[in-house]
Amino acid sequence: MLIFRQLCDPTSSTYTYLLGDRATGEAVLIDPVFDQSLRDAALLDELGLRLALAIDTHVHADHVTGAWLLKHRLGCEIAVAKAGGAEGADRYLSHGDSISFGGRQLEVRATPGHTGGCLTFVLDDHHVAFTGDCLLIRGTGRTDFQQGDARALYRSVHSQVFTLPPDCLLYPAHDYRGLTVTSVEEERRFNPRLAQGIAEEDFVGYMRHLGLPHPKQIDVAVPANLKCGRPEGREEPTVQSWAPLTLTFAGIHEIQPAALEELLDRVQVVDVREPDEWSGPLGHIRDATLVPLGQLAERAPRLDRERPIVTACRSGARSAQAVVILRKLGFDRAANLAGGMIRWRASGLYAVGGKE
Ligand SMILES: N[C@@H](CCC(=O)N[C@@H](CS)C(=O)NCC(=O)O)C(=O)O
Ligand SMILES: [Fe+2]
Repeated sequence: MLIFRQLCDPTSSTYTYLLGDRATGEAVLIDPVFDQSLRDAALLDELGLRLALAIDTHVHADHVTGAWLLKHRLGCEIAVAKAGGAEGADRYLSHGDSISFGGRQLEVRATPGHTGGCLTFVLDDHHVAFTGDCLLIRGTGRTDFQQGDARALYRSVHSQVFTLPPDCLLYPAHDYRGLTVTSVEEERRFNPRLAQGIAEEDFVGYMRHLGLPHPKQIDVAVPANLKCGRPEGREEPTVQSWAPLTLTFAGIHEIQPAALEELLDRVQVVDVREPDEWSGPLGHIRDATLVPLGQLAERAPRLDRERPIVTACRSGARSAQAVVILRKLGFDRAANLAGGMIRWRASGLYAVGGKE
């Protein structure tokens, strides 16, 4: 079974694609974004996937790739186009190459034009393709920088994308209106720059007059991406380090019961259950403070700002919302007790008033 996820970086309107093979747990990410590496790592973890490869469709001009960070945090390899000129990759891809993950393959097609090294990746069944900035939904990548070449782009689309089956779904690297997917047939009929009947000359004229401002990040992004996103002083996204925390795909910092038990003297535990639960059979953690969730916003100013907060409840759900509320109120160091008092007790940890 194929696992497929389309992820968005709202800042640059970039789509990152996760493809995983359920049988082997092996996955690839296409066009990961530097600033989203924690999100991507959390999703891989929650889906039980091991990242084998981070792949870029091209040397991006508008965001820094997450490839280097993912390699150094998760141990994956990096694959980029040979023609893109980036250094530091483990695999250099050319037209006709094949990328395997588990039992599945992506076919590599060279589709230059937006940049000289643009690649399109076609899934083995030819029903899904990732077009990077070659073909966008009812648009194309621009051709006015990074070896851009409108004629090459026109030919790439016609020879490498429009030759796929009409119902092949196309997933681009960007969409600036929030559109997510298109198909070969749709683009052949309705793409305003490339639909049937539009000649190469028409396309070249269209592209010459796009008149787009350069991407805001271009001066930072291109040099970084030519090194596969190596940070070189750029601040790396990190999970908070005041405790052994994990960041969930939902965006919540979490701590496991055994780790909290070790830290009880250094953090304040805020139990957001109702009073009857606090004195009920699950008991409560020693030195915890009871602040029912409904009163948290009002009573938060009385919490100690110097000590990190761990929130707790019965199952870990209400306390996750408590973390969100505390963050909004400026408590930067707040994490959720994963699994709540149920997991705390199941881990054999002591609870005041807890029934055996
Ligand atoms: N406003 C965006 C512009 C991004 C941009 O120029 N994107 C390139 C892809 S890297 C493109 O081809 N855009 C096509 C379009 O906007 O129609 C930014 O500053 O990042
Ligand atoms: Fe691009």
